[in-house]
This record gives sequence, structure tokens and C-alpha cells, in this order.
Amino acid sequence: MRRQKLATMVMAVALLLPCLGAVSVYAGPVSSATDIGPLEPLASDGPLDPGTTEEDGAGRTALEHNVISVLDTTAPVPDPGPDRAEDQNTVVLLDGSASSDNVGIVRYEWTFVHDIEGVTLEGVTASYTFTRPGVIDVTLRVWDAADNSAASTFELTIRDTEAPIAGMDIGSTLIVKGETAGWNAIGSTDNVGIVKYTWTFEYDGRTVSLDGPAPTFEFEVAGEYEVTLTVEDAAGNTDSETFTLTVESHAWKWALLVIVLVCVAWVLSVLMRMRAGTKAAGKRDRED
Ligand SMILES: [Ca+2]
Ligand SMILES: [Ca+2]
Repeated sequence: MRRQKLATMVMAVALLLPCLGAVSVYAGPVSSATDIGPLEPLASDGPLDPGTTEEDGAGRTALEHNVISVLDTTAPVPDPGPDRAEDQNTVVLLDGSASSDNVGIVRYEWTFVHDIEGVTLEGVTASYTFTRPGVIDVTLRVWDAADNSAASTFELTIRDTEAPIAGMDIGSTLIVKGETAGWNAIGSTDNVGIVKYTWTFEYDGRTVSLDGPAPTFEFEVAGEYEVTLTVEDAAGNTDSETFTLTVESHAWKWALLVIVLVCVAWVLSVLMRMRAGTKAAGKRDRED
């Protein structure tokens, strides 16, 4: 009697399968066609003889173990790994081998957007070189043979490893004491963005540090100054450039003014003597 019931159940499952479309079967003991899932192993090898009292770990009897074909409706469990960070321009390994299914995974698909381009990779593992820094959502979708699927996403942070380039517009490198110098880091660039500008130089026995892309400073002490611009991106990458600023005092201007005045006075005195000599000669001529 039990064997008849068993045969009826097997036939019912066999008839059901074509009607259900994309389904799969596997050899495993279940209590009915709708009772699907991982099964406990039997204590003995192979199907039990109907009518025996042995049970598997789930408490199912010999009859239940002799049903051999069932439907897989259990979706796989994708595991793309935890959130992590990698350097740009290095090969990143995507590993979905920790994913699982009650029967087996037959397809792995990785999808993400990089540098505004959609990327799709296949395989339990895949490699990709990310050239642009940023935070990327990477999704792994897995399928079993019954076309059940599920997806999971992790956050991949691509670190910026490219240093910025320091550039500047400094105008004149020669000023006079008391003047205000102004510089501009307008020529600086970075693949992501510069977040910090620092201008440093030694001045009157101390180190001066000015922040911002376009600072100004009034120089009250003459001398030569090595001014260094350092630019930094958000990842801490830096670059520097240095120029020399000369600050002259006013002394030479006063000296030049004195020289000019002396020359002018000498020329005037010569002209006056020449004029006086001319007048005296004219007077003697009239007296003669
Ligand atoms: Ca499955
Ligand atoms: Ca950078």
C-alpha cells in the first residue's frame, strides 16, 4: 500500500514539473512536492525500505525518503563580501565564493558604475582595475538552476593615490619694503580636488604660514624670501613649489635721489657761471 502511495507521489511530481516551467529537480527526500529544502542525511545508505521505522535527522520516515523528485524554489544567498577600500589603479578581486544555495549556484553576475560607465562581470570571482577614486556600490546577483536569484551589494571605496600638482601666479618677484605681496595658486590641479593651500616662508626670525589659494602679506623687512606653496587633496597627497621673493629697502631710492639732485645742482651752477661769463664779456665789449 505504501509503495502504491509512493509511486503516485512520484508520478504526481513528474506530471507537475513540465507545468511549472523553469523548475529543477533534485534527488532528495521530502514529504511532498511543496516541502522543499535542505534535507538531513539518513542514518543508512540509500532509500529506506517503506514500512521501516528509521527516520532521518529531520524526523522523516522511510516513505518520505523514497520520494526522489522535488521542485527547487529556494533562492540562493549571495555573498559579495563586506565593505572595503582599495587603491585606485590596482586590480581589485571580486569574490562571491561564499555565496550559497540549497542545490547549487550556476551563475554569478557583478554590476557597478565606474567613471559613469555601467560595468557587468561574470563569474564566481572577477577582477577589475578602478582608475577613478570614489565610493562604488558593487552588486552581486546569483542564480540557481531553477532560475531563482538574489542580489546583494557592498560598498567599495577606491582611494585617491594621485598627488596634486602645485602651480601659481606670483606676479612680481621684486617688491619694495612696506609693500604687500599677493600670490595665487590658480595653476594648481588634482584628479579629485585640492582641499588645502599653504604658503610658508621664514620672516624676521619666525615661520609664516598663510592658508588659502590667494593670500597677501605686507613685508616690512627687506631681504630675500623662499616662499613655498604646498597643495593637498582630501586623501592627504601633497605637492609643493617654491619661488624667491626679493624685498628691497628704500635706501637706494634716497641715494639715487641725492645723486640726481647733486647732478642737477652742478649743471645749474655750470650754466649760471657760463651765463655770468657771457654777460661780463658783453659788458667789456660795450666799454671798448
Ligand atoms: Ca535553490
Ligand atoms: Ca588626488
